Amino acid sequence: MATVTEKILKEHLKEGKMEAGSEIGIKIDQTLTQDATGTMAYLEFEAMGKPKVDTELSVSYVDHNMLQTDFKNADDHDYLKSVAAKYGILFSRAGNGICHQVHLERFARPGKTLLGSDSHTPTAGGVGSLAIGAGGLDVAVAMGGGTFYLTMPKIVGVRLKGKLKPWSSAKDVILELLRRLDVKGGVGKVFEYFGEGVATLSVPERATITNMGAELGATTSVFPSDEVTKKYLDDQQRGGQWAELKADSENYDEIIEMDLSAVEPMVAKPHSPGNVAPITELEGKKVNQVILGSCTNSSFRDLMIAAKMLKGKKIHPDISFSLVPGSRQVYSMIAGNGALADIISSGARILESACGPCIGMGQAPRSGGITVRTFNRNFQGRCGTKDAEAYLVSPEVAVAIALKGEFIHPAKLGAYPEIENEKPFIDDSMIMKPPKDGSSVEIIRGPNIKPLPEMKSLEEELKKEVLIKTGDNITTDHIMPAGAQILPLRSNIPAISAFVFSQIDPEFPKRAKEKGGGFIVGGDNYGQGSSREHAAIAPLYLGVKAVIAKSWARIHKSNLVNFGIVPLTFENPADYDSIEQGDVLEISDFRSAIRKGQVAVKNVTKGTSFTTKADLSGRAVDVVLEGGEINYTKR
Ligand code: MIC
Ligand code: SF4
Repeated sequence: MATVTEKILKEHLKEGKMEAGSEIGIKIDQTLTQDATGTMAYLEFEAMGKPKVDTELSVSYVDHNMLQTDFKNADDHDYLKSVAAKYGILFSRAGNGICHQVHLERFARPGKTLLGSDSHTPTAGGVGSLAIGAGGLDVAVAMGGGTFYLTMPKIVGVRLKGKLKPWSSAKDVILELLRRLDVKGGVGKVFEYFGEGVATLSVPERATITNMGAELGATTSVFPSDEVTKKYLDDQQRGGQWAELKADSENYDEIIEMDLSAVEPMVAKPHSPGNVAPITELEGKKVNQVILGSCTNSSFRDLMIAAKMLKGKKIHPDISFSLVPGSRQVYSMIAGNGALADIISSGARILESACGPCIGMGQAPRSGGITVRTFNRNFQGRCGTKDAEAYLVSPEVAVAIALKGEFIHPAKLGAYPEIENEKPFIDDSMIMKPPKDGSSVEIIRGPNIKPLPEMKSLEEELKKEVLIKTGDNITTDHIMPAGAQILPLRSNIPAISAFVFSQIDPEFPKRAKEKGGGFIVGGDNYGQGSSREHAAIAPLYLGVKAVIAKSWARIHKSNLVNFGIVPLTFENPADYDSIEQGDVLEISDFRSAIRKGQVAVKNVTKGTSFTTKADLSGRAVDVVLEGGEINYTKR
């Protein structure tokens, strides 16, 4: 008798006890990387000296860094292609689609574990895979056959009943959960969906929900594998990979009830996916830009909703509307059935199948603009325009707004379109298979690919300044922004480090260097959002030794440990108030204090002192003392 999560974890458990809160080590069956985190992950994999990957399946996708404004991104694509051939990895070429969508369509399997160097890896939970996002280094270790360590999460059961009514969609289900729980409501938890309502949702709809579970801070989200999953895999000509997977117990740590028939169209308002309100609250507000796409909402169903709603109509003259198909599969399908023609003739701007505007690679809105997107994140500045306001909605709401020019409940525009299921277009010719023996493949390294910075073991005494003090819910987009200008530097740590905190404190990199490094002080849920380990490596390069925060987002905390930056947690959160930027903090006997789990910090400037917890597993303690995972594995 177990839940789906417990069944999968039990089958993959290598170390530890499955008790919520304690560290477990699991076997990883599949890995995925994307280009923006992949270059670093493969540099790390290379450094490990393994001849080949040791997983059932590893796939390297190119979907983020697609604007080729100079040589850098194209060089990275070639690097990734050559690494894949050398080490036995499938390579999904630029143009084949967004990693999560392609993985769901072609590779994700019920009951398997998947580790991906991208926070939206849980998308594969839509077919009952236990899919977790992690830093590149964790994925590199897993590619080498190594154990993946995580804190055993609490398992939250989300009981779905009823059926979505017209104009409400899967996006609204996850937005409703975000409304209830906010962006840290899922930290340390897996969200497992169950109940009669599950069968009413298609796999891509389930994947929209598990995808954006990342915004709850959840470890992952998962659906059971049932007849709907079987049909989906059959259609993908992968029926043989289906296995039934159902909870036979409701022994969840917590149960959330959700009546699908009561879900209304929702909107996440600026600047957080957790800032959710019903669409009715915003009706009448003028909009400048609408974009439909991203790994959350660009499935065949989502594109067809758009096509049906747009057929014979024109985009409002004050709106720029772009559409970004999630994969080459669905792009080909709408091209083949004529839907694309309806979309084009409405005045839509069609982009290539990739992350694109979701990661600020183009389509930045005008200054002070109001942009409405079907994406999963609306952090300030992420769209490329700092003073723009980004709103997150379902495809049906997005298209209604694109037609009307302002926020509107889509039901006001007519009858709900009927979408017929179509057989997917299957053509894996843009997924390159590695040769049997790749040992003679030469790795192609462009001039933008720089080696990793050197990592030193942890000092015994530390006396340094607080370089910055941040508020709550700081995202890795704040720490290490993305976008068309900065993303191409992902394989060049010295260059990218000049942009650390550039959205909130452009002087930070200069100050950190002048002061010879120091501390970061953060609030609650520090480091939420993207899995980018650059949010740890670049601060490390600038000399950051420790981050003291009230509480943590899972992936970023692991990334700090992986690169030898010590994450310390205020024992008494009120001590946060007594610290200011520029204060000199002193820690003595740092190494032994970390071993004991308690670190006393003296604020030399204020003449006060406070205690912090080094809330780390025994293995993580060894890793930070050695100055990071790479040193640790070497010794
Ligand atoms: C994102 O959505 O923020 C990204 C870009 O996909 C990131 C990965 C990255 O920063 O490269 C993520 O979600 O992990
Ligand atoms: Fe790409 Fe956006 Fe999905 Fe991240 S959230 S993987 S940037 S589409």
